[in-house]
Amino acid sequence: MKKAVVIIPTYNEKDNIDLTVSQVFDVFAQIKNWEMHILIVDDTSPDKTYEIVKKLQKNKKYASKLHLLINKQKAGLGGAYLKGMAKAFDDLKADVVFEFDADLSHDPTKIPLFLDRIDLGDEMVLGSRYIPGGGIPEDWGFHRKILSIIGNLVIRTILTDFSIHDWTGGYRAITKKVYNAVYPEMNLEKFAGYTFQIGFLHKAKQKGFKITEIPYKFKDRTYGKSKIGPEYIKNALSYIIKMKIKIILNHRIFKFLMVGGVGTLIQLITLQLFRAMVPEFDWLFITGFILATFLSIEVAILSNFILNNIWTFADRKITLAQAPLKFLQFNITSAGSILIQLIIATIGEKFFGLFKLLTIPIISYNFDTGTLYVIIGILLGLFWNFFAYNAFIWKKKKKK
Ligand SMILES: Nc1nc2c(ncn2[C@@H]2O[C@H](COP(=O)(O)OP(=O)(O)O)[C@@H](O)[C@H]2O)c(=O)[nH]1
Ligand SMILES: [Mg+2]
Repeated sequence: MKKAVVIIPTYNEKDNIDLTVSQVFDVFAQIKNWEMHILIVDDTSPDKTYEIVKKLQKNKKYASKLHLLINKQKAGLGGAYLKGMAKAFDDLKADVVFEFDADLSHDPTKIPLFLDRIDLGDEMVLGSRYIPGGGIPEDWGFHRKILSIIGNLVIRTILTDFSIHDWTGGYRAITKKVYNAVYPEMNLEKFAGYTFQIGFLHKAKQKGFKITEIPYKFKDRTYGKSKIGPEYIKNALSYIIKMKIKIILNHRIFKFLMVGGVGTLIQLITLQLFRAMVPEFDWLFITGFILATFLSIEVAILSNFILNNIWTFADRKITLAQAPLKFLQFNITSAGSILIQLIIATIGEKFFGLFKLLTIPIISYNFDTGTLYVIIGILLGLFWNFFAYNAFIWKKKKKK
């Protein structure tokens, strides 16, 4: 039979823990296809919560199904969960762990529903207050309601991930698979506090695990105090923003644009150099100016080719043997982009004249229809380049 361990972190929960344990065990009695345990992680609470747990452990009703882990030092909510998960999975050989509060904010009668989802193949199940059937207490102050609702909206918006409605809830079931993948990345210093909840979920999501939500109604605690403070909002927000910046910096399109920008700079600088170096001549259609322009474009193309290969498409790197042919192709696609810009400019010229088209944006900075054609040309050129790189030059290798 598979085993599930409900981890309950406690800090000064002497008035709650007794009732919580007994209510959770009542629910355990109805679960037939899972072996159910509780693990309490107490950070040596000043109110001696752990003493109560030790007494409960002597109760025959709970037999060997109630475990206690005592930390000498207060390690925050994340610290308690990380230590608790390590014990549950490694020592108690759990297949699934639950995150569960000691203050009965989480309705224990939902535990079997979490297990049903896991039985159906979900890898992480979230209790959610913000889907139909879920909710927060009516009597929460305006402040707290707004904070929780807006908080979740901000997280969803910044991470641009709307598939999850409750990022901050603390009622969850996590399979060993998810734990094995995420745990090594959860460093205790960064995730000691409540940011643990957001961080753990975000990493699980990034790794592509199957995550679902089931609704529950959050109930306010009757005894004791919430340990959540303003620190939490600051830490959580700074975590999400850092995460988002990391995601953008790692994005292929961002790298592609940076490389293109560097290429343009290189072209402008080398154009000046070549113009100074190449003597004036006029041979058929080719002048010194045209040759210098051509050389500077070629240097920029070479720079784009190399930088895109080692950075933007590092995961699809071209080998040295393929390089000559690929570089030739790269030149053709680059010519394609220049062609697109010329075509757009020609269309523009029909209406405005090429001279006006090229000089107005540069000399007068007036935004007119001519400028618009230049911008459209550049955007289409970029679009073509990115498409061609993906489709031809750095084609995704087919998995066998
Ligand atoms: N072991 C441990 N448990 C903690 C710590 N901080 C909070 N908890 C427990 O984590 C659960 C959630 O905390 P709570 O203050 O109720 O947060 P809230 O429900 O968001 O207001 C409760 O069971 C707390 O006793 C901590 O530093 N160490
Ligand atoms: Mg609580």
